[in-house]
Amino acid sequence: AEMERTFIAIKPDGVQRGLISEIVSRFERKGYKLVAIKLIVPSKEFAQKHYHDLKDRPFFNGLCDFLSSGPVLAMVWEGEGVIKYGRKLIGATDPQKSEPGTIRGDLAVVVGRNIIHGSDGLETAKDEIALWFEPKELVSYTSNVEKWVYG
Ligand code: DAT
Ligand code: MG
Repeated sequence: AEMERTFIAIKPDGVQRGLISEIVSRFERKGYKLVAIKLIVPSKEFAQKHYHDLKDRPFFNGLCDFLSSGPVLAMVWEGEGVIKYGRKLIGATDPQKSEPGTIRGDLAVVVGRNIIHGSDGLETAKDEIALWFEPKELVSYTSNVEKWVYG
C-alpha cells in the first residue's frame, strides 16, 4: 500500500464540546492508523506558524487567537490516500456548505468554529507534522488489521 501521513487537529472548540472520541472514532473506524497523538495548548506564535499561509487574510489574527485559546488534540494519521480522503471526512471549510455525513457537516455550524483541521496536501502534511511533532513522537508499529483493511 502507498502509505502517507496527514496532520489532523481537533481545535479548542471540538475539545471543549467533548467531540474527541467522536472524531477519533471516525478516522479509526475508516481503517486509518493513528501514529501520533497529544493534547497541547499552542502559543499564539505557534498558531501563526501553523496558519502562515493565511497571514494576509482578514480573519488571520482571530483565527490564531482562537487556535491558541485552549487545548488542541494534535494527531498524525496514516493510510493509503489519507491526506485527500481525510479532507473528505472533514468536509468543506464552511460548515454551512459541508455535506451531512462529514465531521463539519454533522458537528459544526459556522466557519470560525469548524472544530477540526486537516492538512491539504503532501507538502503541507509534511510541514505540519514536523511543526507539531518531534520525530520520536511518531510511533511506527504494525497494525494487525492492515491485511483486512488493505487485502
Ligand atoms: P481548512 O481548515 O478547511 O483547510 P483554510 O485552510 O482555508 O480551511 O482556513 C483555515 C481556517 O481558517 C478554517 O478552518 C477556518 C478559518 N477560516 C477560513 N476562512 C474563513 C473565513 N472566511 N472567515 C473566518 N474564518 C475562516
Ligand atoms: Mg487549510
